[in-house]
Amino acid sequence: MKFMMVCAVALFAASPALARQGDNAASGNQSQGASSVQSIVDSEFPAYDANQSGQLEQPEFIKWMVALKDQEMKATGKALPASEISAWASGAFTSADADGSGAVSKEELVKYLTGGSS
Ligand SMILES: [Ca+2]
Repeated sequence: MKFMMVCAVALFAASPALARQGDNAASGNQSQGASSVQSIVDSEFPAYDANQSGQLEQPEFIKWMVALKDQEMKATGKALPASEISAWASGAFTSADADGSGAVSKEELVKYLTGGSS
């Protein structure tokens, strides 16, 4: 759960314009955050779906999560060892791949980042 929050925060840090958009729509309910994550995922997904399969295979997903973690570390000034980041990223892949298909769809990623499924 904590990691999901961290991811969402890192996403906002990576996309300040989208974060502001979310603020404008502030209504105090959860769908606000979810729709911001959705738009960020929509705009970033193609960049990380290197083979354009429409799904993020593990290396693609890990690349994205490492980039997010990188943003987070820059934002917080806390550095983590590379081994810890890659262990976290592969755990994140397993969690995000809710149906165990071996790839993370856009829907699964949004759910994972917003904590919409376990
Ligand atoms: Ca892919």
